[in-house]
Amino acid sequence: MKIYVDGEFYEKDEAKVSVFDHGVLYGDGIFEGIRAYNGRVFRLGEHLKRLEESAQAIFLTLPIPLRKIEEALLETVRQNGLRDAYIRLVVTRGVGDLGLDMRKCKKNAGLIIIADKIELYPESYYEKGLDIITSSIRQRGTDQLAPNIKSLNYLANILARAEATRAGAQEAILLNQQGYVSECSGDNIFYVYEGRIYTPPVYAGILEGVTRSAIIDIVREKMNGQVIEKLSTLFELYRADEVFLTGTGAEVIAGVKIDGHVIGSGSAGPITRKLVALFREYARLTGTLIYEEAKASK
Ligand code: PXG
Repeated sequence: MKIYVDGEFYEKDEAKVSVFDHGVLYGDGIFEGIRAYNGRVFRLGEHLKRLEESAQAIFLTLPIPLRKIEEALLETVRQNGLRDAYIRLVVTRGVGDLGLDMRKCKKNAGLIIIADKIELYPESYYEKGLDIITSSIRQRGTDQLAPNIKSLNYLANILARAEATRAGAQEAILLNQQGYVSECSGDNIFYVYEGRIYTPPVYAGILEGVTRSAIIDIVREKMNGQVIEKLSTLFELYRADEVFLTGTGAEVIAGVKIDGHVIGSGSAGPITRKLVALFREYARLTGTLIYEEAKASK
């Protein structure tokens, strides 16, 4: 495996960062998780835009222009000969001293790009669906560190996921400070009730998922429908006909049990199945071409 670190490619065992990097010392940095399907990077422009906006929000100057980051990312996938990949892009504050002061991080921010084979949920989970719990950890408020920032501080999400694992479930819902549903530890959440598709709005305190926006587009363009963004309670999830999660890792996957409540038929429902299929088709056919010179538009 070839890993990109600050402009050079290293073998896995040789790819390293300084112990004085503020990404390590303080979780001071940002990241993106990106997928490539069938030789195309899925919605790369959106991921890079989110990266740029996260950087702006934390006063982080990207070490190289976005255009060069895109080139480095595509080159990393090529170096590893992958057509289907999970790509992790990390920008750290860089090497500083032991204090909090970001001005001490003199050198440019650190840039890491890892392209690996994809780890999916086993196919059986797409039929069976996931068991989800509500975490005891609340989503931080939008007036705290904005959940829109994809920062290297992922402890709340990691602890929420561990809580799910301890309960024998696969994912955990984080309620926001007002008690409304925000999102899951690594996925956005949608539900279907009486034929309509709902998802919590951005102001509920969520990461604006790239997969979430792809699903909103697919519902509009391929199903002639509409996703309703609405503040939602646990009750609305418990009584839903279908629940599904979206994320770069999971794509689109049903939630069939929430806090022990069986959702709908107890397995992936018809709208979820339709969206799984439409999403997979869409992901294979759109995106930035990795190996050809010409770039697809989206
Ligand atoms: N919410 C949160 C908190 C996330 O971390 C999503 C929603 C979905 O966003 P995208 O853009 O991927 O549709 C995420 C992203 C993992 C893993 O290993 C998952 C994410 C990030 C890092 C690792 O499952 N999900």
